[in-house]
Amino acid sequence: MSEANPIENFFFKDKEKIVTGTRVNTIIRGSMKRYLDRRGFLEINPVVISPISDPLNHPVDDPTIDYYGHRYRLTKSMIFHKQLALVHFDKIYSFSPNIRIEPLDRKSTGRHLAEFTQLDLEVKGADRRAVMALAEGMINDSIARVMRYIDGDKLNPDLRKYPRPFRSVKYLEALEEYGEDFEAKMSAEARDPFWIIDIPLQQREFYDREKDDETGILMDMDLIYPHGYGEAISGGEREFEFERILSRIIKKGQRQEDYALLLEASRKGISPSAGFGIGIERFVRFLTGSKNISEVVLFPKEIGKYVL
Ligand code: ASN
Repeated sequence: MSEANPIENFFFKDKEKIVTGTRVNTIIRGSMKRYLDRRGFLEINPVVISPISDPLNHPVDDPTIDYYGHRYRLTKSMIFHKQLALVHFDKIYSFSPNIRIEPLDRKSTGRHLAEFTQLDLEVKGADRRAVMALAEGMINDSIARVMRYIDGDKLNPDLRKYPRPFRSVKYLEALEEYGEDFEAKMSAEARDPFWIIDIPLQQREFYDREKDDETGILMDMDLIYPHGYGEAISGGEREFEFERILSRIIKKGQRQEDYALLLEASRKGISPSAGFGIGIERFVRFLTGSKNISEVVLFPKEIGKYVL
């Protein structure tokens, strides 16, 4: 029998780790919600299936279901729904379950799950710097609460309130200095979280906004955890004008039909905005100093495994 038994694995879980992980999860969801509610955000319900979802910048399986004769996708991120929500609201967030049937080579990274939750938020009229500052404040606030309520010996020993603003490094400069694997190397070396900004167009989805003064470079960012924990956040300013979205879809070699609804909305008028998503399970992994995300998640959808 080569296939692991999901029930057996479930009963063998390290109880202490899963309880701590779940307590940390409870605290950070509460603290991030409170942080955003106090700043005038509205929480919108997650979208689970829709005709339109994030193309992502790496290949994942894209299973669809038949929904009364229409092809619906499982949500890979709420990016387009976030942009659409700003037709009616100014600042929104959602704790959004995402399904990404990742390639098998992501099996042993310790930080990929095929089903995870991200706190995905978007702010009408905001620029990149504004949402970066929001993220920094929200992360420090959550860290402070976790350190207050959870015993230090159950947490990442390197945890502390990080000095702001977090350092920003341009993607091309990081690449030049550290080579292809710059994210992992810089994350391992770092003692504080840091931003990678100005990510080139080929490395990202079509919806992040291209700089007006630098062709091929985007107004986007990733936040990277220190001590080797890797990516925390990704986000940016967005394309919102019909012509620019269309040209980016074409440049990216994506099928226009798949984004017809977004194009139609952009013709009617959607707003400039910026936002980001932070992976909840990865944040818990970092806060608890766990090697593998599966240790701190009750029902981890591990890549390539038969799981509950
Ligand atoms: N949530 C991310 C963003 O806001 C997108 C993603 O998860 N792919 O940019």
